[in-house]
Amino acid sequence: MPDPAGFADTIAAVATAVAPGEGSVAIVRISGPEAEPIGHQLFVAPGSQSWDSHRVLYGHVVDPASGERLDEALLLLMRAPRSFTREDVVELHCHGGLVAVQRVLELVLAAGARRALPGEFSQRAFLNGRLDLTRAEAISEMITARSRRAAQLAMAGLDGGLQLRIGALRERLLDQLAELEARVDFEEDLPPLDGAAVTAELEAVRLELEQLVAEARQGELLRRGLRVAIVGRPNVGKSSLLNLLSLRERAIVTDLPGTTRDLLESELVLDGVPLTLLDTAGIRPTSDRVEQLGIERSRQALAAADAVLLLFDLEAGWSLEDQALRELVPEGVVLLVAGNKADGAGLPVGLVPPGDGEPADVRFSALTGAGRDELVAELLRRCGAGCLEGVQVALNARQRDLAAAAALSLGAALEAAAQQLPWDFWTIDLRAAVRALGEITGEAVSEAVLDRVFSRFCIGK
Ligand SMILES: Nc1nc2c(ncn2[C@@H]2O[C@H](COP(=O)(O)OP(=O)(O)OP(=O)(O)O)[C@@H](O)[C@H]2O)c(=O)[nH]1
Ligand SMILES: [Mg+2]
Repeated sequence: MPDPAGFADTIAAVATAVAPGEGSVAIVRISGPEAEPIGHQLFVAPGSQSWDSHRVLYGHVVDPASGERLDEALLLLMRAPRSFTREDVVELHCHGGLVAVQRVLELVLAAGARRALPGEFSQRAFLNGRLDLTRAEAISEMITARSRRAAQLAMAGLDGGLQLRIGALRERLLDQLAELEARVDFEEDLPPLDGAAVTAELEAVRLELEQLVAEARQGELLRRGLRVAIVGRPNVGKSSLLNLLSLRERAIVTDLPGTTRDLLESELVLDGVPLTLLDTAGIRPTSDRVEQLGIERSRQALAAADAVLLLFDLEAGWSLEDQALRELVPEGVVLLVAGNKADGAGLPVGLVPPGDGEPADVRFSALTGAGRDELVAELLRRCGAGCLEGVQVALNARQRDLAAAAALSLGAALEAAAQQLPWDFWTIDLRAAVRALGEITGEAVSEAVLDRVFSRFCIGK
């Protein structure tokens, strides 16, 4: 871990959510050598309250120039190194509301602090050795988690689960590297190397990395959520399904074909997985200009979705038009064909066993809600959400790319071993793998990478 970086300047930002701009409490956070002096300048604490670390003071934020009281507030002083950034930190807990808290922040800036960049508090925490990079990234993931499971995974990262797992793999590689490098330099003085044991160990680590890369997709699913487009001919009940799943009258439903003209999005969480559900205009040939534009959007949504729910009307039966729509779904996009209006057609709801020639994978009724649970379960299963429960830690995209690169380097090292090349050929690839894993945990990471990682954070964190 690096030594405390000793930043000369003091940064400040609103640490609580600023949109939609209402909340009972808003926090202005100040970190750096000037944090406490700025607090003294702007905060008036009545009586004999003493400025002790980790104590809360009651008082007012006062503009020193005019004497105007800006807000009634609490001040929390956390002296270095017992703070998030390991610097002196002052937090002003003000009343919520956009305007008041911005005025307090302006005052803090006028008193000598600089506006913090996104993620700059966390970056300082990292550079001062307060957290490793995986924990810092987990903070950002906790903040942006859209579902209970995503928050649980972020918490596992915060607890150091990922750091431990990657750190342990890196250690194992370092052990092998040490053995090999010793042979490069002192071949004659050492007992002969057990090449089979080395390659077995490298292969074991490579497999674990590949497992982590595979699980990253699940983590990504939980973090980012799935985009699911409901597509079908007009009047098959797409908007009715959106409403059923969103538990509210999100979309207009009528018995007129061509009711929905535009894309409608609904954010929801199904079985712990966040989804963006898209209701689309029913696709059919039409001369109506507005409808044509809507249909164009439906086609785009269909092409850009992670999964397509293709709906058809069981009362009307599967048609050539439905077949044509099915053929529009691109390769690689998860597809679930769902027959709606099972109530009207007098058909049983639920999963249709595969291989019996039915076009529907699942039958349901958006009107009564029958078959809804089976539809949701099957959709999530096809999206790979079924194995989510087993995922303990999840790499984000940056970490996944590095783990994949490490696995690739190990593959190359094993290749060199198989060809019985000299030790130094192996060590080049092995060292590359160690470096990639070090970039995940932050042991070996460049400033440019750090800037990129932390700039994705929100301001005030
Ligand atoms: N009997 C029955 N009727 C349904 C069911 N689902 C939807 N409907 C009816 O079908 C009609 C069309 O429903 P919508 O949800 O508007 O269909 P849509 O696919 O969004 O249609 P467009 O927006 O025109 O493409 C409405 O009259 C609904 O009440 C169902 O499960 N059973
Ligand atoms: Mg509709």
